[in-house]
Amino acid sequence: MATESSSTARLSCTSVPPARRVPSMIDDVREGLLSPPRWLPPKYFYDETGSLLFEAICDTPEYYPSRTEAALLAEYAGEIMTLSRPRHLLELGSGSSRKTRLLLDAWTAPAGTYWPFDVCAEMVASSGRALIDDYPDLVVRGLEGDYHGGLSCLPLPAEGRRLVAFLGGTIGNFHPGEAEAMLGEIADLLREGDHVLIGFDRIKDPAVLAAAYDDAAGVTARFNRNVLNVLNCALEADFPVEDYRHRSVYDPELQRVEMRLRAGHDHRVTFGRLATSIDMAGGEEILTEISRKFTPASFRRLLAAAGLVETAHFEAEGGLYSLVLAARR
Ligand code: AVJ
Repeated sequence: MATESSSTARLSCTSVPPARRVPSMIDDVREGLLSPPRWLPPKYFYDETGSLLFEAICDTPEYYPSRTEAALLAEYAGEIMTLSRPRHLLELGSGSSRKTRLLLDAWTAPAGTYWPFDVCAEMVASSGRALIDDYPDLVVRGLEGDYHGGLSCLPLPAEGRRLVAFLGGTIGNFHPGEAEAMLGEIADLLREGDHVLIGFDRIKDPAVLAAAYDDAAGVTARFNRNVLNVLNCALEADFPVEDYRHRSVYDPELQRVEMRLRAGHDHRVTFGRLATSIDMAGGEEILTEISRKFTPASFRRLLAAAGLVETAHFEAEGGLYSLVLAARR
């Protein structure tokens, strides 16, 4: 069960044990990187530098998803809260909880409890402290853990209507079967009257997508290459980081942006911690992230496969980005 690590009356942080084993970085590198086709899970982007670079991506003019989602929340938070009337708000991957404030601002229920769930304990604690200062009636029950380990160990009380928020378009990082499994885990948290709020990015002009994932200032390129620094540090590897070129490719068949890193020349990479090495050929690529794009219909099909049904759909002008409220079917 979850263990209490710190608390004041309105703020506590607990650590959530995984319901199933989460592969380690070594497991992931062995599976994805040691032989072609080479790939890495996108979660390794987010060390401290990577998290800052992601925030910088959100400030580039080309990267519309984050600010479009924030605008949708600003416009529709009242309606979302009125439709879902939660007592408990659980957020998966809460980060700084910056956008969540738009929901909290519209939350009129007395003594609601916000449950931010994130891999970064310091983030949960610092954003929780700021939130209880700014929202005098709010109770914050911070949860530190990895949602890749499942959601069945979250210490949510049995009583009270729930709203689960899964924002940022992160669902797009999951391959089809994984996305269905993840939404299925969320569905398992929902009872009669409970809702989930999901943000997802839409299929659009490939030129707009290409620019969003390859901004002119090169922030996304630095973010992408940074994952090699993360491996260099954690695994005592020696990727020549600056000799890799950032690429973003939209695949219209698979309806996804792929982020890749392309080796500039032939070289050998040694992994001290794995006592092994790989030979990278010049031009060879590593797939570092997929970011799937949906239509309203393709997203409804994904929801249906996970046992969910859309109850409200909020879309940005021109169908740039969507927020859906869904319930258990
Ligand atoms: C945070 C996963 C939603 O896929 O758009 C931004 C990450 N990658 N630019 C996305 C990302 C490159 C982002 N998500």
